[in-house]
Amino acid sequence: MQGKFITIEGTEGVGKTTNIAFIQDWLSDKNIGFLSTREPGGTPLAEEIRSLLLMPRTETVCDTTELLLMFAGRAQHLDKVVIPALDAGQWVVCDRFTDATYAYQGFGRGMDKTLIAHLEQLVQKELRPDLTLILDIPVEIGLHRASKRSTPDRFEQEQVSFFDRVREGYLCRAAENLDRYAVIDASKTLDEVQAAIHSALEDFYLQSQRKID
Ligand code: Z5A
Repeated sequence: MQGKFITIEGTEGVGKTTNIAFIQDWLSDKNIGFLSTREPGGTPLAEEIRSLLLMPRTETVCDTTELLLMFAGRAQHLDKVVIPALDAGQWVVCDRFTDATYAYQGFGRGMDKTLIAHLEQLVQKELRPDLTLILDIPVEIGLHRASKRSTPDRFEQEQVSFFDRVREGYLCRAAENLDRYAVIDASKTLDEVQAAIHSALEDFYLQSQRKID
């Protein structure tokens, strides 16, 4: 049986890394075999592409270059890691996926959503996440949380207005396709956030079990 594909998304500093550990514990408690990965990245080649994308540089990166590099890494990641794991029945937990492309390159950079949809179809064919958790937080709170970390990467150097558009992008995507998305208020305490994630995971698990029965 195919594994399930769970993605976790949000703007800067929403707590994805912190909460992926919580999701891994939940999967272990359920005795579900899983693989945890991330985008951009997830294979040696895709991690090299990630470094190219995140490294601050004096040369301006053209929006089309950025978009194509995101999908180039994704093609490699899907072929080498995600699809083989799902085919083997493992669940895959991915820190960001194509919703990030719609949010950052589409809403943030203003790139054409139809073009993104064409690339999505080319690279993913019918594959879409089964569940997407969007950790939602006012941009200033996320940036404040993230500011405690090391030197900002190329994306982290963007203005607040850029991240406001990205946040709007995620919320628009969720509103268009409520079934697949769970929007979690990530401005709450970690315990409250994890209670909401737990509830979304349990609902999703029950629905998956019902489909099997
Ligand atoms: N990108 C793109 O443009 N297009 C695409 O298609 C894809 C990606 C796939 C790299 O992503 C960049 O790639 C990303 C978008 C772009 N750029 N940005 N921005 P990334 O996922 O590696 O980068 P990130 O967003 O900066 O994620 P992060 O650094 O891993 O942050 P996080 O995982 O969301 O946050 P965290 O490290 O778990 O938490 C941040 C701090 O907050 C930490 O100190 C926690 O202890 C604290 N925290 C967490 N939860 C709470 C609560 N509830 N209360 C209080 N404090 C908390």
